[in-house]
This record gives sequence, structure tokens and C-alpha cells, in this order.
Amino acid sequence: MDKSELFKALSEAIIKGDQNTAEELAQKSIKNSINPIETLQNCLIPAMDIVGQKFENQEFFLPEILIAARAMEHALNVLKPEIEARRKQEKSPEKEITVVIGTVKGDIHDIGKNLVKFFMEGAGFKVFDLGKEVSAETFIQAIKKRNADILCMSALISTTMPYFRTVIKKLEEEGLRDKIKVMVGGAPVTEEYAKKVKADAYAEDAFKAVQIARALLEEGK
Ligand code: HCB
Repeated sequence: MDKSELFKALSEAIIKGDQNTAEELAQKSIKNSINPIETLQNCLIPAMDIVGQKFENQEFFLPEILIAARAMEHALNVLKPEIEARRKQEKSPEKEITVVIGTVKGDIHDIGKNLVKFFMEGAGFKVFDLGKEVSAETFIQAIKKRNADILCMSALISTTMPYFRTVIKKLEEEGLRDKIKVMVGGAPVTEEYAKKVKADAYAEDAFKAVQIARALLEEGK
């Protein structure tokens, strides 16, 4: 099985929610020396986009999305140690960067947020994950307690994205806005939207989130 056949089969297994096949094929990708980051970017994440399209077309309903998400996580768990091993070879930053991360209130999507956390930890950042459905008050408490450098918020629904602004307003009220860099992301979020809610940056994926976090802190020096 060559790379494109393997990616096709793995994508189909995820879409069908076939956890065992997804796991086996992820193992096979490693055995075949395929870069695990490429498998994640070019196969696992696009497979979830197809699942989303099927949901939009009413071909899929919530249970199908859920089992597809679980199959994706099974495949991801196989890839994670390999990705970690590669990341460890990269140079870590001189100063430890502290990040508070969470999916905003009203939103339970956390796969993307967990990936951002995973890549940030891999880059040597200290990450405090507040989970999902996080309120502005909880974000503020954690930022104060951890003396965080960066706040990363995630939202996947058009009705929860405006909560970014609620949190940023609260940061302004608390006099914390100038002390922290705010990054937002999630499939429907855009650069333009990030500007609208007055975030410092938008990251389109977990890889960029790490680079952008470093650039933001470099800029602020
Ligand atoms: Co959900 N869902 N869902 N869902 N879901 C979406 C997001 C829709 C787009 C599907 C659709 O209609 N096409 C849609 C939202 C439409 C909209 O408003 N624009 C939707 C809906 C409507 C809903 C419900 C409301 C459905 C319902 O109940 N009627 C409900 C939400 C309930 C709630 O939250 N209150 C719901 C539920 C679910 C689950 C539970 C079945 C499941 C989530 C499981 C979980 O997360 N543990 C789910 C899933 C899996 C999806 C889709 C299919 C995939 C999302 C995903 O995990 N993508 C999604 C369709 C889609 O997005 N294409 C669909 C893969 C990850 C890796 O991508 O974009 O999250 P990502 O993250 C990237 C990137 O954005 C960036 O890095 C990540 C990695 O590269 N990033 C950040 C993410 N966060 C960041 C933060 C930063 O600071 C920086 C970068």
C-alpha cells in the first residue's frame, strides 16, 4: 500500500468511525516511515472536515460525528509519541512560555484545542488546559494564578465565537490586557474575525500556533 492509498484508507476508516482499522493504519503509516505530522495534516484533519461536510448535508448526525472523532483520536494516539520524538529534537525556547488554553463557554469541541496544547507542550511551553466550556471568569483566574504569557482560546461554532470578545473585554476591565497576548482559533475563525474581537493573533492550525506564540512574545520584548 503506498502513501496515497494508505491515507485514503485511513481517512475512510475515520469517516466510518472504525477505530481498530484507523489505529492499525496509523501504525502502518509509522512502519512505512511516513512523517506523522504529514499524516495528521494531510489525512486526519481533512477526514474530520469531510465528516463536517456530511453533517452539513445531513448525511451524518451527531452519533456518527462522535464515533468518527473517536476513531481520529485512536489514530492520533498512535502518532503522538512519534511526533513528540521529532519535536524533542527541535531547539526549545530560552525562556519558558506559559500558556492558558481552553475552549470557550458554550462550546464542547476540544479536538483542535487538544492538538494545539500537544504541539505547544512539545515545543517546551508550559500549558495549563482549562478544558472546554470555559467562562471568562475561569480564564481570568487561571491567567492571574499562572502569570500566563499567552491566552489561547478555541471556538468551533458561530454562536460561541463572540465569546472571545467577552473574555478580552474582561481582560481589559481587569487591567490585564497589556500583560498577555491573546490568540484565537478553531475551524470557522478567521484572521479578520480575530481582529474584530481584538485578539493579538489568529492561528489556522496547531503548528502555526506554536510559531505565532513565539513571534508574539518576541514582538512584545
Ligand atoms: Co460539531 N460542529 N457540533 N461536533 N463538529 C462542527 C464544528 C460544524 C462546523 C459542523 C457543520 O455544521 N458543518 C458545526 C458548527 C457550525 C457553525 O456554527 N459554524 C457543528 C455543530 C453545529 C455542532 C453542534 C451544535 C451540533 C448539535 O448539537 N446540533 C454540537 C455542539 C454542541 C456544543 O458545543 N455546545 C456539536 C457537537 C460535536 C461533537 C461532540 C459530536 C464533536 C466534538 C467532539 C470533540 O471535540 N471532543 C463534533 C465534531 C467532531 C465536529 C467536526 C466534524 C470536527 C471538528 C474537529 O474536531 N476538527 C466539525 C466540522 C469541522 O470543523 N469541519 C463540526 C478537527 C480539528 C483538529 O480542527 O479546527 O478544531 P479544529 O482545530 C485546528 C485549528 O482550527 C486550530 O488548530 C487545530 C489543529 O490544527 N485551532 C486553534 C483550534 N483551536 C485553536 C485555538 C487557538 O488559540 C489557536 C489555534
